[in-house]
Amino acid sequence: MSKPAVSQPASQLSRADLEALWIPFTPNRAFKAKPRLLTKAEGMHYWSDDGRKVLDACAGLWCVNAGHGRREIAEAVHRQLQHCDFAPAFQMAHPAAFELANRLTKLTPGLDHVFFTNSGSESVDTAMKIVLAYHRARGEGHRTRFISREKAYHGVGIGGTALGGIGNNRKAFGALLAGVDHLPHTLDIEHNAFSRGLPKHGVHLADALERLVTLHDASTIAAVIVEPISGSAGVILPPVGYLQRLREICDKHGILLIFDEVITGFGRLGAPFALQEFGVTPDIITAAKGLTNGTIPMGAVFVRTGIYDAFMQGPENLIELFHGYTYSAHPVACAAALASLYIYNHEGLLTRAKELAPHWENAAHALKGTKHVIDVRNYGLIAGIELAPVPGRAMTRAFELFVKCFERGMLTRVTGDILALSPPLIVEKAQIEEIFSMIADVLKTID
Ligand code: PXG
Ligand code: PLP
Repeated sequence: MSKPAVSQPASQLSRADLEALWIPFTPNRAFKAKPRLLTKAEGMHYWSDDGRKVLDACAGLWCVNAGHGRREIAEAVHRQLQHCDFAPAFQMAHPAAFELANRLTKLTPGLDHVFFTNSGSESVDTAMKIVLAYHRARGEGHRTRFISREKAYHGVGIGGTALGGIGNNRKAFGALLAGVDHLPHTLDIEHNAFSRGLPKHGVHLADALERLVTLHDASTIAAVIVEPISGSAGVILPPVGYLQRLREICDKHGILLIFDEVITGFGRLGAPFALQEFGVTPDIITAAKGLTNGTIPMGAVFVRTGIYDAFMQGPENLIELFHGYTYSAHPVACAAALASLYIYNHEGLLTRAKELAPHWENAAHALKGTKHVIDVRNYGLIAGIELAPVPGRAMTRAFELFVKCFERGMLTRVTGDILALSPPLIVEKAQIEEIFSMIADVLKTID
C-alpha cells in the first residue's frame, strides 16, 4: 500500500474513485458528476483541487472560528499523539480532560460541569439523557416530554432528529421518538424583513409554550430545547425578549431550558456563548464545532450548577450516569480544544464579532434592493440572505448562487433559498466587503 496522500488533487481522481464514499447531506450522483474539492486551507482561505484560492465565508461548516491551519493546534495535537495517544474514558482519565473542563466552565457562568462528546449530535443526545435522568433522580420521572421548535436543527441522532423541525430531515425516518412537540419557529419575513440584528416583532411566539403546557401538563414536560440563533434552517433569529420569555415560562413550570449552542458557541455572536450575549442562562448548553476550531471532532454538554449534584446522591461506589463514549474527552481532542481556547483568548476572538458586527451588518444590508433578495438577517458574524424562490423550483436559485460564488473563489453555505454566511472570526473588513460585493455581482448574473 502506498503512503496515504495528504490531499490528492481531484484531477487525479476518476469517477470510479469517487464511488465508494457516501457523502452526507449531498445529492451524491450530481456531486460526483461535477465534484467540488478542497485540498488545502490556510487562514481565511481554502484552495480548490484545480488550484483556485477560495475565501472561506462560512468557517468551514460554522466551526473554524480562528481560521485555518493554526500551527498552535497542529503542534498541540502532534505533541499529544506522541505523548499519550489515547486514555480509556471510563473508570480512567487523563489530566488534559480536567484542565479543559476547568477552562471551559469559566466561559459558561452558572453552568459549572461539563460532559464531553464527539459532535453536536452526540451533545444533543447526551443532553436529552441527562435531562431524563435528572428529573428521575429528583423523583420527577414523569417529566419525559421534550419541546423543540419548527425549523429546528439538533443534529442527526435519533433523538436530535425527533427534536428537529425541518421536514426533509425527518420524513424518511419513521415515527422517531414519542413525546416530542414543537413550538412555532420565529421566522416572519412579512413583519421583520431586513431587520438589523434581532427582529422586533414576535416575542408572543414564546407564549405558545404556555399552550403546550396546558395541552400536556407541565408535569409531563422535561425540557425545552432551542438554538438561540438557528443556522441550519437559514439563520433564524429570536425576536427581542423571546428567549427571556421562554426562560420565564420554563421557570414557572419546572421545565429545563436547553440552549443548543453548537453554532452560537465560541464567539460567533460576539460573546463566548449566547448565554452572555442575550443575558439568559439556560440549564444546559450543548456545544461542538468551534470547541476545537473544527480540527478534531469534539462536543460538550454544560449543565447548570446543581444538576451534577442531583446525580451525586447515591452510594459513592456506584456509577451515577450510565452514559459515555469511547472517545469522550479524547486526549487528542482535548489538546486541540485547549490550543483553540488559547488562541481564542490570546487573540480576543470570543468578542471580536462584536467589534465587527456593525460593519458586517452594513455590508450585508447593502444587498437590500439587489435582484431576488427578499430578506437579509444578521447577528454577530452571521448573515442569512433569503432569495425569492424560482416559481415551481424552490431551492435552485440560492444553490446557483452558491455554485457561482465557489467558481469565483468563495465558499458559502446554502439551505433552501437562503445563503448562510459565518466567516472565521479573524475575518478582516476588506474581506467582508469582498464577501458581499461578490454576492451582489453574482446575483446580477442569475435569473
Ligand atoms: N445542533 C445544532 C444547533 C447544530 O447547528 C448540530 C446540533 C449537530 O452537530 P454535528 O457536529 O453532529 O453536525 C448542529 C450542526 C449547515 C450545517 O449547513 C449546520 C450544522 C452541521 C452541518 C451543516 O447549516 N449544524
Ligand atoms: N458499537 C459497538 C459494537 C461497541 O463496542 C461500541 C463501543 O464500545 C459502540 C458501538 C459505541 O461506540 P462509541 O463509544 O465510540 O460511541
